[in-house]
Amino acid sequence: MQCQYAQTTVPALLFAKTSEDTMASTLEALERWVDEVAALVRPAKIHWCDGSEAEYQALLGDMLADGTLVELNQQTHPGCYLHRSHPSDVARVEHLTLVCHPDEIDAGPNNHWMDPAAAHAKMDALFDGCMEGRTMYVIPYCMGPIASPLSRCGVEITDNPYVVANMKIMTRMGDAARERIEREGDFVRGLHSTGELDPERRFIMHFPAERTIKSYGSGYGGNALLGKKCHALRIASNQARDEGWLAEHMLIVGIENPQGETHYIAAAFPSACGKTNLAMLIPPEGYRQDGWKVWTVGDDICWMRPGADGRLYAINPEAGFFGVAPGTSGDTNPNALASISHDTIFTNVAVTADNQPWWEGLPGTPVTDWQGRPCDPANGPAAHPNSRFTVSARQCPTWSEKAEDAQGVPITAIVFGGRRPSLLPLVMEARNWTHGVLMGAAMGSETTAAATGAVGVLRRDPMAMKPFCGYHYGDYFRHWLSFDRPGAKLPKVFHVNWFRKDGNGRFLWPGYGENLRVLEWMIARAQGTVPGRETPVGILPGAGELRLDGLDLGRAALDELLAVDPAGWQAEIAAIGEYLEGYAPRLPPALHAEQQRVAAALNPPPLQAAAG
Ligand code: GTP
Ligand code: SPV
Ligand code: MN
Repeated sequence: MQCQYAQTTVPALLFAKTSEDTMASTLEALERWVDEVAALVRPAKIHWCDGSEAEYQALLGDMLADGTLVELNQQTHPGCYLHRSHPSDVARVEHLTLVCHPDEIDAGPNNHWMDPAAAHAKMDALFDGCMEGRTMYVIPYCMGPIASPLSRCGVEITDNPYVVANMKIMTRMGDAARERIEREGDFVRGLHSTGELDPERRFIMHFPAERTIKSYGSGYGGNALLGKKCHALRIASNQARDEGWLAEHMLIVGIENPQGETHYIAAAFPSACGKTNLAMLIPPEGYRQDGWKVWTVGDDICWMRPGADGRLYAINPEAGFFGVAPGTSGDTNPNALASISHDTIFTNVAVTADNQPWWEGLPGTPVTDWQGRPCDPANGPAAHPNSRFTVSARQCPTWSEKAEDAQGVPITAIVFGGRRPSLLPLVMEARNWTHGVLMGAAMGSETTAAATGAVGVLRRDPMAMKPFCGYHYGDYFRHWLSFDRPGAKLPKVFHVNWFRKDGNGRFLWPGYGENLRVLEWMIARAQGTVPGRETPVGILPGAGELRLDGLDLGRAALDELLAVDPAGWQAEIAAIGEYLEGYAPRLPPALHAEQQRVAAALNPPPLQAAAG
C-alpha cells in the first residue's frame, strides 16, 4: 500500500493577492488566537515577525543594548554573540515536560501527564499578565522547505528576543511561513514566556489533540524554541502517527562514493551522543584520496514518509544547528568549527582574553567562564557542558543542497546507537524490519548534560525518543512496525556503538571521521556486496569486511569491538524483555515475539548427550 502525500488544495484567489491584501486577510484562526493570547498576557506591544535581515539586526541591537547578548571578537568571529543564560536554566527539564492527552493512558509510561483542562488552567495562571510592559513577538515558522508537502507550520508567541533570533536561524521564519499558514489554515500553536526563570514556576506542556504547546519559565533551547523538540518531535510524532509518517530524533547524512552515488543515512543517537558529529564527518585520509564525500542534510531531526516507489523519503525540518559546543574542535569536527566562525549565537560558552568563544576541547586559554566569572577550575568546566552554538545550516561547508529538496532524500539505512561502555558491538545489522524496530526499542545510553539531572547513568532510550515521543511508546512501536507492508522498500536497520571502553576507561574506537568506515560497510550490506557474519543478536562485519587501512587499531581492540558475549547478551535481552513489558498491554505482540526469538537464539537447547 502506498501512502499519498497529504495535498492541500490551494484557493487560487489567495495566491493572487498582494502582500498588503494578504496582511489584511491574515487567517481568522491565527488572528483570533493572537488576540486571545494578547488578552491573557497583556503585552505593551505586539510585533509580527517578518523574518527579514533588518528585523534580525534590530533584535541583535536591542539585545546588545540591554546585555542579553555580549559581542564577541568581531575580527576573529564577525557577527558572533554570546548569551549567558540563568545558571538554573541551561538544559531541557524532562521532569517539568508534560504531554497532556485527554486520556492519561495515551501519554504512556514514557511521559509525564496532566489532565488538559487542569494543565491549561495551571499554565494560563502563569501566563496571566506575564508580558505587561514587554513586547509580544508573533513568529510564524515552517518546519521543512517552504514548498515541501512533508513540511508543517507553526506559530510561536514569545516575549523573549533571544528566542526570536534563534528561531530565525533554526527555522524558515517570517512572511513565507505566514503565507503558507494562510493558504493551509493549519498550524501548531506555541505560547512561550521566559517568566521569572523560577524552576518552581517552569513547565513545558504539550496538548497533542489541540496541536498546542505552552511553555513557561525557561529560555533554554529545547524548552523555549518551540519549533524544535516541542513541535518537530512531541507534537509532530502525533501528527506522523495520524498521517502515516515518522518524526524522529535523527541526523540525515549523504555519503557519496567515488563513483558519484550518494546514499542517505538517518541515525538516531540520544542527546549529546554524536548526531552533529556524524552528520558533518570528514572522511579518513585514504577515503578522501579515493574520492569519498560527505553531505550534511540534518543534525537533529528527521521527518520521513514512504514515497510512491515504496522507499522512505526524509526531510530535515530545521534550517540551522543548535549544537553542543564542548568537544567541537579542529580534530573532531572541523566542519562545525568552520560553520561557527561567523554569524553565530553562542550560549553559555567561556571567553578568552581577546574575547573569542572558548570551550573544553579547543586550544587556547579561557579567562571568563560561562557565568561571566573569572575562570577557576574549582568552579568546574569553563564552558557549561551543555553550552551550544546556533548557526544557519547553510554555513556548513558540507551543507547539502538536497536539504531544500521538497521531496526529501531516499533513505538507504537507519542507524540506532548510544553511549554503551560495554557489551554492544561497534556495529550490527538487524535481520529484518521487525528486528530493527526491536534494536531501536532496546536502545540504551548513558545520560548527558543535555537534560538536567545525573550524567553518565545508563537508561533505556528507545529510538533516542524517550524525552520526545509525544504518545504511548507501545503505540509508537506499533506505528514503526506498520511501515513493513506490501510494496514497501524499507531501509536496512543497524545499531552502532562508538563509545565502547576498554578496562582503563578509554574509548576502544577512535570515532568521529573514522565512523565512515562503519557507514561504508552498511552501504555495502544494503547493496548486497558483502556477506556479513550472522550471530544471534544480528549480522556483524565478517573478517576483512571493515576497511581499516590507515587506522591505528590493535587486533585485540578490533576483536573486542566485534565480539558477542553470550552471557552478557542473555542478561541484556532479558532486561530488554522486562523493560518492554512496561508498555503492556499496548506492546505489539510482534515486538514481544521478536524479543523472545532473540532470547531463544541466545539460549540454544542443550546438546543431546550422545547415545551410547
Ligand atoms: P544533541 O544536539 O544534544 O541532540 O546532540 P548530538 O547527538 O548532535 O551530539 P554531538 O554530535 O554534539 O556530540 C556530543 C558529544 O559527543 C561531543 O562532546 C562529541 O565530541 C562527542 N562525540 C561525538 N561523536 C563521537 C564519536 O564518534 N566518538 C566519541 N568518543 N565521542 C563522540
Ligand atoms: C537535545 O537535547 O537533544 C538537543 C538540544 O538537540 S535541545 O534543542 O535543547 O533539545
Ligand atoms: Mn537533539
